[in-house]
Amino acid sequence: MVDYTLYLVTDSTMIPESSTFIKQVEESINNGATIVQLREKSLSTLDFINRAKEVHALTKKKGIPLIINDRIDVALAIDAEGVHVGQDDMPANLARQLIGKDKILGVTCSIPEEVEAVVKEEIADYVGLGTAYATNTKKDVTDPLGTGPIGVRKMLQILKKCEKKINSVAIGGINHSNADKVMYQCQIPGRKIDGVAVVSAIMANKDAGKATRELIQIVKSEPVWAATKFEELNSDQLIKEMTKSQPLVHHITNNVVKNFSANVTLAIGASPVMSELSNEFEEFAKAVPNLSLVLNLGTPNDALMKIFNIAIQVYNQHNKPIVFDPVACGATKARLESSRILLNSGQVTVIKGNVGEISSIWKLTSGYQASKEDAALMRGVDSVADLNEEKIIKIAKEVALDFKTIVVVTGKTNYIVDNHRKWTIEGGSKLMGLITGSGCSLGSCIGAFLGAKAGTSFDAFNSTVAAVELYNKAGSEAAKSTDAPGSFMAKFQDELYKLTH
Ligand code: 3NM
Repeated sequence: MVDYTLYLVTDSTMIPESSTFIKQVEESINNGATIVQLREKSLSTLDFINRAKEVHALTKKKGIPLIINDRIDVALAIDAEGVHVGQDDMPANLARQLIGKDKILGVTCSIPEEVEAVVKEEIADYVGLGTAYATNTKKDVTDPLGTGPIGVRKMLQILKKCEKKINSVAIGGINHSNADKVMYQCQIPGRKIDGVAVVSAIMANKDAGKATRELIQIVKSEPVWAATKFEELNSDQLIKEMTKSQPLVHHITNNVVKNFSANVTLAIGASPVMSELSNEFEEFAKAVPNLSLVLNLGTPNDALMKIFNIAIQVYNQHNKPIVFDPVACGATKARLESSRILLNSGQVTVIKGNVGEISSIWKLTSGYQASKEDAALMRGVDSVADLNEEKIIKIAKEVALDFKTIVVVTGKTNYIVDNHRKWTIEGGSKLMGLITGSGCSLGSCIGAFLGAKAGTSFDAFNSTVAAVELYNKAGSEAAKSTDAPGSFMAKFQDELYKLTH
């Protein structure tokens, strides 16, 4: 059985001055690389063969396979364990004929159609799925920005259809900062990638041995935020714990709702901060234990996209929860694309939106091509008013499963869904629709409950339910003594305060 956990692809153009090509490769092999691909783009045939022999001696000593990129003649000449072909190289079926049935054959796939072809032929042993993230190492890639985990998951859906187990590794832009996320996010029910392939993270590292050891550890570890703890729901207790911990809710939110969101946060006993200064995010994350982030796409711009991205990286790295509010993400292609980029860049804890927004996010899920029935439903989601409860929950569940998040669907009835659970909350008031920011500020409330337990293993689903319950209860209570939006706004704030103090 071939172990694809950490697949080193070599490159002789990025060796640190203090080292040599062979030293880098040897260090990596001796420190845990589980499979090696020799990828040389400019060596003469003789030099390639000599280098291949040298590397083969090292891999054989460790008992790991050596794969030769593209050059089947070289692979045969030195009796390497396998060959890897790209889409512009020797077609996989011809490569298989030449190398015989026992050698390992790998194929690069960048789009689902290329995986379809591999699945149809059933002759490859593994596929390299990429480009995962932007990379400087390879120039002629199909998607220079990277397909991200969303794209990899779509390709996994196709691999899953194959009766023969075709292994897979993600490749492109993978390094110590994202390898655990890649492993966590590149999975669908019943199928996950078998490892990561890296070039520069090892070949360009001054200590290739240490880089390899650390990468192996990162690849094998679950990201800290991945742990879910199941608890009995006790909303009153969660409110008490939230107010006691006085969480800080960092908003990067839209201009229309900043003031109201800050007031809601204060009313429930948490503290708001509205910062778009990316340099200070790390300071927040290090200094404040009870911290969460609310990312709201309501008034987006190009600069803000970069800031969102940095914030996601920092908050993931420090294990702080994130509430993502993809406001109006179905309104334009650009907004949905922005949501795709952000969801690809890291892991959010909760996605909160109305039925239209969550249905749009659903279009990004890997199950998009799964069945005719889904395709028909997809086409129908432009008229979200037609969606009944069963369909809303199906959509929310698929989003939750694919993005490994909790999904909150707001509306007259609110649905909170995760991989295992579903919670329905009625209440609120129609006056909530007549004040700006009542949807967005629910994100603040959820953020406060999540932030209260940041950094610990906790049941984020229950915290989300408690937040939505509180918010709706305040809405219902406030509407008892007014039927006009202006006074409702003040009373709503009062009720939030009373229910938490
Ligand atoms: N193939 P790094 S990307 C060899 O997308 C290769 O198929 C790719 O290098 C693909 O780990 C790539 O330094 C280079 O980003 C990956």
